[in-house]
Amino acid sequence: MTTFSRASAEIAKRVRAFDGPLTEQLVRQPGSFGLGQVPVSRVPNATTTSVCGFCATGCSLNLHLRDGKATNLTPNVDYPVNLGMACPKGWEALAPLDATNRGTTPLLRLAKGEQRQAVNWHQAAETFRNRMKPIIEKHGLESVAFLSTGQICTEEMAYLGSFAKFGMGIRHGDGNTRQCMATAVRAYKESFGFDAPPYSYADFEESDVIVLIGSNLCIAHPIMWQRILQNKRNPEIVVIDPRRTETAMQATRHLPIRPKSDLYFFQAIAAELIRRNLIDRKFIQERCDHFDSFEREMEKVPLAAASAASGIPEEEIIRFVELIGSGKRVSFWWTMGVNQSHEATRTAQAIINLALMTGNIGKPGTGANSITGQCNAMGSRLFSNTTNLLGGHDFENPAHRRKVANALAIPEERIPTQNSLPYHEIIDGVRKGKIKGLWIIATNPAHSWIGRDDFEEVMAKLDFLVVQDMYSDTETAALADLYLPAAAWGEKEGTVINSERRIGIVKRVAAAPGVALSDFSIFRLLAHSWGCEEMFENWTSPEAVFSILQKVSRGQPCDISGIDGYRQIDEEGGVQWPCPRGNTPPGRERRLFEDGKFFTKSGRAKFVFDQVTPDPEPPCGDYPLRLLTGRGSSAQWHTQTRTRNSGVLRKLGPKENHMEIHPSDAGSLGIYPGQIVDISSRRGTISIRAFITPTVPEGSVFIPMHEKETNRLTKAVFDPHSHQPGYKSCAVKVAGK
Ligand SMILES: Nc1nc2c(c(=O)[nH]1)N[C@H]1C(S)=C(S)[C@@H](COP(=O)(O)OP(=O)(O)OC[C@H]3O[C@@H](n4cnc5c(=O)[nH]c(N)nc54)[C@H](O)[C@@H]3O)O[C@H]1N2
Ligand SMILES: Nc1nc2c(c(=O)[nH]1)N[C@H]1C(S)=C(S)[C@@H](COP(=O)(O)OP(=O)(O)OC[C@H]3O[C@@H](n4cnc5c(=O)[nH]c(N)nc54)[C@H](O)[C@@H]3O)O[C@H]1N2
Ligand code: SF4
Ligand SMILES: [Mo]
Repeated sequence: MTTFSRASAEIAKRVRAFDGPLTEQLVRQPGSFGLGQVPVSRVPNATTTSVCGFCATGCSLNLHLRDGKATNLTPNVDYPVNLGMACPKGWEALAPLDATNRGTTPLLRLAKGEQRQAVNWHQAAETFRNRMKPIIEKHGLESVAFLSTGQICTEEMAYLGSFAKFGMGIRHGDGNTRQCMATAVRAYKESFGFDAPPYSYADFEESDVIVLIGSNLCIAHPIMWQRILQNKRNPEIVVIDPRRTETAMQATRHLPIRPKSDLYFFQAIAAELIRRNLIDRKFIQERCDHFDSFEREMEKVPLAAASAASGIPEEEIIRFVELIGSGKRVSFWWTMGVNQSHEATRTAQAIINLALMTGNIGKPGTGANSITGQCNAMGSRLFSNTTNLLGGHDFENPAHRRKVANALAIPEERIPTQNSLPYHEIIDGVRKGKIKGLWIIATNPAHSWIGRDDFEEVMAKLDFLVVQDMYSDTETAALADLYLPAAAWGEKEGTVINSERRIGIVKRVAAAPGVALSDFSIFRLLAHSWGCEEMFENWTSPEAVFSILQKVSRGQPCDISGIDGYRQIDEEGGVQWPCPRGNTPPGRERRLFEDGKFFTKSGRAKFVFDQVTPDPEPPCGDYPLRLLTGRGSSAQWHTQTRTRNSGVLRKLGPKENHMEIHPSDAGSLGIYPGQIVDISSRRGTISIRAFITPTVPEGSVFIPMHEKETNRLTKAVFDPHSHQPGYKSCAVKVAGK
């Protein structure tokens, strides 16, 4: 069969699946739902590029096509991010597409407890409308919500958020970025005036001192680690992590901090920098606010007490203070060890304060740098219409609502004047019966949500649960009344924004299985079925939506109005924001704040600080150990729906997930290597194999988040400012079986 006859058979099959007057009419529109784009590539035998769809590093991959379909890939040498490198997940990016458990058709459960049946898209869209609308009519706009993701394209996120909030009119929608980046967002907004990670990856190579806090780069961001290895300045690499991680082992210095003592520790660092006058008073005076009150507060922090709390000896603290106060180029990088805690926002700001007070910002090799997690966490932060109004705007600001309404050509009153409930309050709303309809897109909270022991029971309270995923059998998809099969990375196009604010292109290099549609097309179909198609008249393709978002972004710190469409992004190896019209800053790698101006009203950065707060669940007599959680291996991705579908990644990762325990704890509990043990928290008990290793500190155990039972143990605690879950710590006990 030639490519084209195969392609037309494919189109015919999909068109048949759209039986129904509404969908028939829609599929006749050229380009609608991407159906006109099979075969997948215009040039059947060639190589194209696409940004990887796993982590936020945003590596570019060359995809080698045969008959219009990607058959193999290699890392892109000419891309400013990965410079010809890729980690195992990148190399295996195509494998999850061919899995036999891909969702190939919408599935509908007609009554609770019944098997789901295959339905066509017309029936699926009608069901969505016919089940959600009556809930809203009867119980109000707050009775339906959505939970989304950092793993679909920016244009898709914008479509979802706009359809849900402006079209359906619902008020609540949050993303799994709450589990991941909310702390950094909040910290940056308060300190810098906008959610603006300031760095470029070149800063890894230009630093003299690289401080990694709660970040296991070797496992979670292997190509960023490779960038550190390319640093020719012989940098000092300091890892601050309770565990002796793979990254800590490669570092020049490891500070094995006691879990949840970071805030106190960083306050002591600030205090000692001030006491030793190792600070940049000129920069502080010219560029920062609130230093005086900060200084007064820090003066009270006793070194000895902070040393005792953090477990880092005083002389080590002093050595670290002298290192970062030495006037060398210091860059601070943090990830989930900071973001996921009960006092996460203030801890992130304590790190930002160190960069500000030593003048380590806006210069090569410096910065207070939050590393993002998912491929499009940054797109979600700015354009998902969840915590922010599109483009980093504010729902509660009338001028912002007017501006966005004008850019979208929609009536201003369609824009909610209130913020969404955060993720955990949406789940609570379901628990209390206030939220009755829920739509979950590209996230698997039945595995990944904190303290999820009663998640299934809570979901069972819903009148209607819709799950949209590339697989029909994830823990969450299995609970759905209506399952919508999504095309995956590689089967659709759009943009993603990486950790250093670089917008990159994702391309279609494979056909989706069965009648699965791109998330973009699903949102479009549902918007039409809902009856708000006029509002989205111009949202005809991902690139059309990108140009709408460019308009929305105008005048914001994340202004991208100067980008010459997908063409420029593709040709230039991605484009970092900001990129305003008529004023595109030069260079392929750029950092923020080089002019010393911040995004606050005063144009000055702010020292934000607070008292240390008590650990919500410290180890105690009944539960004497502390459970740490996080990434286990570079071959495993989150709930493993994708990575378990690659034979290579399965081989590279562990055969099964383990609980890591220190030899002395194992000894005193009589646990032998490889033994199956019971680990219990106040929420429940799970069984898991013990792996005895000195890389975890005494008194703590570690279980990777990839283990589906981990979050039965975790305690649902949240940072009060960012509402991000404190996944990284709770009290447990372990018993041999
Ligand atoms: N292979 C792989 N890579 C990934 C992912 C994946 O699932 N697999 N996920 C991606 C995503 S979404 C994210 S958010 C990132 C996460 O990337 P990271 O944040 O680097 O990964 P984690 O292992 O969750 O947490 C980092 C470290 O925090 C430490 N930690 C725990 N408690 C504390 C504490 O109190 N203080 C300090 N200082 N450290 C603490 C843990 O010991 C752990 O080593 O990874 C991304 N990359
Ligand atoms: N204990 C503990 N728990 C944690 C963490 C921790 O450190 N410890 N980390 C937290 C963090 S940082 C994160 S980011 C979360 C991640 O948690 P999740 O978001 O639940 O994890 P994923 O497995 O990435 O889920 C993504 C889902 O989207 C689907 N998918 C992939 N691509 C597409 C697509 O293009 N379209 C659609 N519709 N679906 C798609 C996948 O099949 C998968 O089911 O976990 C959090 N949970
Ligand atoms: S480091 Fe991240 S973006 Fe790069 S290949 Fe690996 S998973 Fe993909
Ligand atoms: Mo994440």
